[in-house]
Amino acid sequence: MIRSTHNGDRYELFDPIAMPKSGGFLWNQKMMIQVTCRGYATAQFMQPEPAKYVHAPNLEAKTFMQPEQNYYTHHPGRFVYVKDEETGDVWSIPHEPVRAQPDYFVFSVGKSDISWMVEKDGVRVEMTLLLPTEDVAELWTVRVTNVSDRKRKVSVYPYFPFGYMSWMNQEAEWNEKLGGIVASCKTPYQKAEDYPKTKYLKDRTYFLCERKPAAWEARQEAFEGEGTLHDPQALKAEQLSNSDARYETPTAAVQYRIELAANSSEEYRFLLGPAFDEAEVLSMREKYLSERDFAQARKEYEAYIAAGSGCVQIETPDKDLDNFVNNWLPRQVYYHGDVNRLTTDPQTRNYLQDNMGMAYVKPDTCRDAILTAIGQQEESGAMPDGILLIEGAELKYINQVPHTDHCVWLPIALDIYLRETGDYALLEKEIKGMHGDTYTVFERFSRAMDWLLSSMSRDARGLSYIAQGDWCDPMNMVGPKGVGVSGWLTVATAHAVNLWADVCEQLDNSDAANRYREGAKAVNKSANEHLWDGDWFSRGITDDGVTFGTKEDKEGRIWLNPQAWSILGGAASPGQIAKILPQIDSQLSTPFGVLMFAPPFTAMREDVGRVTQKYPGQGENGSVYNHSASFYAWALYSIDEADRAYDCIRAMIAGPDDEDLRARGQLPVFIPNYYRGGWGIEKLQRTAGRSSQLFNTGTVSWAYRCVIEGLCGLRGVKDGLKIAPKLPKGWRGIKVKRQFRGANFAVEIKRGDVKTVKLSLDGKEVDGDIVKNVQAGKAYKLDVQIP
Ligand code: CEZ
Repeated sequence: MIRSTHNGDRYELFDPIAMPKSGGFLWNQKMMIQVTCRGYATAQFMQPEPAKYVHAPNLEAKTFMQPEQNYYTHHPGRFVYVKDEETGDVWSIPHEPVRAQPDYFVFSVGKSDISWMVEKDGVRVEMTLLLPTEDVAELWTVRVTNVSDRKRKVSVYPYFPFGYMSWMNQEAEWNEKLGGIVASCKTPYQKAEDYPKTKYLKDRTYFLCERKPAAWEARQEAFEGEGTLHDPQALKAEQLSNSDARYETPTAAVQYRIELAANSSEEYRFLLGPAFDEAEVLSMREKYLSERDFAQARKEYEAYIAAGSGCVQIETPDKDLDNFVNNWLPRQVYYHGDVNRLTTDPQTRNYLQDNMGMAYVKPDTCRDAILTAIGQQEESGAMPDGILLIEGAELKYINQVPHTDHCVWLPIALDIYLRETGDYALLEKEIKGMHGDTYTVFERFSRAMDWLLSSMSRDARGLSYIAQGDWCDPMNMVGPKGVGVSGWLTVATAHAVNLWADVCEQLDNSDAANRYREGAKAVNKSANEHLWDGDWFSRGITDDGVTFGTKEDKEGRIWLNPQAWSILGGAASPGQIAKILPQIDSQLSTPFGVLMFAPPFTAMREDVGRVTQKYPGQGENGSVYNHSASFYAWALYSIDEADRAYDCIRAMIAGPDDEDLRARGQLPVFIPNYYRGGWGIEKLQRTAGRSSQLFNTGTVSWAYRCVIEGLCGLRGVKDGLKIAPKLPKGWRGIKVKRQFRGANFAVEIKRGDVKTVKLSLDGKEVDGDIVKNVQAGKAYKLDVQIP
């Protein structure tokens, strides 16, 4: 059903029916597009807030990208109809809207392009999508080849619907000067004060053709007529009717009538995108719409993507893991760090985690993000709910709901950055904050940790308040009265403060280190007094004093986060860990990964909140929420649980067998934010494992870290690279190429007859397990023997 190239940099799917929602995504700093194997597409660009240039066919509310997005016949997409002029037969590529059975189908997802090759009745159509690096536009190539042994007469109709653009004003027409169909609209608004904001929006969408078509259609109704999208009436006529759309739903369909000798082909190029005015459309045409410019754009975009290749290449007994880690995981990390999910106000926790992964890809980006975030610290030492990235940005949606966990992510991101770069000088930098106060980075971090430990964020028992949410966004009704506490945040506070104590230690500030260690200890003591439930830590205590996430709960009985973070932060003793892990194995493990909690809620719990109203097994309501699973994997590596950790990471990657791929419905080219839970629950069993298809997720930085620092065990410390591989039991060895602080390490790790890790660097034995004095620009050969 699927196949990867030899080095895993492309995945090909040979069936448009097996995994209908599977797709790929491309992005640049200004736009993003996700396209399914069947041709449906969801695209967004920044102006500077996220906007669309192609719309649903009906009135569209502004929404987030939806999990498990449902596609329907009229969903925006990019299609090409083909009509055999001799028989009148019509089919379409990639698969929608006609859904005819192809003779051959391949959907091929690459790191910097997405393409299809579909054949039917002796005609082959190849479609390729590229993005430019700096501009918002889609670069499409369509190549039609006669693969039969006789001359063929066909009409080829690219059909790129624009959808319902605006109830205020919309139209479209063929524009001779620009050489394409151009639609324009007025983005709807009502308040006079919004007028200035809408004045310069790119309210034009263009579909430009390199070669002039024989005919076109700019009006959706004229295209469909009395037919349907499966069988549009316009295709019955010899030629499209050249109609315009005047306050009618606009579309872009064009027709090329061609005669193809056996084995000959025709190639077409198109440009789709938004623009402010005709001049901008024209400049886009001049910049991109030619074979040479497409080739140039491809080269530039490939270089842009290659800049995010990450810092490891692995060769392990698990080839599918290798493919994913060597190609797709760093790409997804890069996507997050480079564009911040295309928002102007990322949630603070997302911003910090998305950028911490950049420590392995482009460390300066991580550094800048830490400084940007800490510069928006509140005067109390707390962190705001979102980080504003551009002038005029505002906190929106979920960022208007008070969450209490944002400070926790600061030392986590910093820890990764410092380990990777050794850039401790960062801490001395003075940062003038957005509230006018000036402190060094060190002072700001201390103030954030002080806030976490203070009575502003902890109750008399020493437990951390949750307000209207913590990491779990929709856990909004545990503590709205300001009393309820989060079990996870309590043990996470200990972890954060301990990490900060480690940094203080590295800076030889043992007073501060001791003080924070004591702080963390006190937090852990409180956690143990009030949250330990005998075999695991509970999830929290509500405003009314009800502890939840305990043995007594029929739903939401055991939650993964408090367990993972009690391991990381030290609340869980070895004895407790020995009790926790088997509970996770038996209550939370599924073939698709480790559940965020179980069992899922089937009805609203008003003292827990919105999370209990999500569909059981979906999203935060007891799915395999990979972000949560990635915390757990990292916690497992921290206690040398190599097998459990590997299983947990491995389960995040779809495949390799067909049964698993069908259940998840996704290609192994990204980790989605969840796979559905409900495994073993009769009603939910059929849908268990299904992917959300959402590639925005904090998972990836953690997963990449797990591979680099956990599995491969190549982890930065202040004075060098510490070697502590954690291979699963059955593995005899692995090879790793690792870039670290500007040096290149070729590492070979083998099991040997040794009690502890033994290193040999360029043939010379090394004392201990740290390679010190790493010199940028040098290449090292490192042989590692492990027990
Ligand atoms: O959003 C994510 C957040 O971006 O959910 C995570 C949270 O830690 C991330 O910061 C866990 O709650 O109902 C909601 O509001 C949901 O919480 C979603 O918005 C969720 C989606 O997965 C976003 O893709």
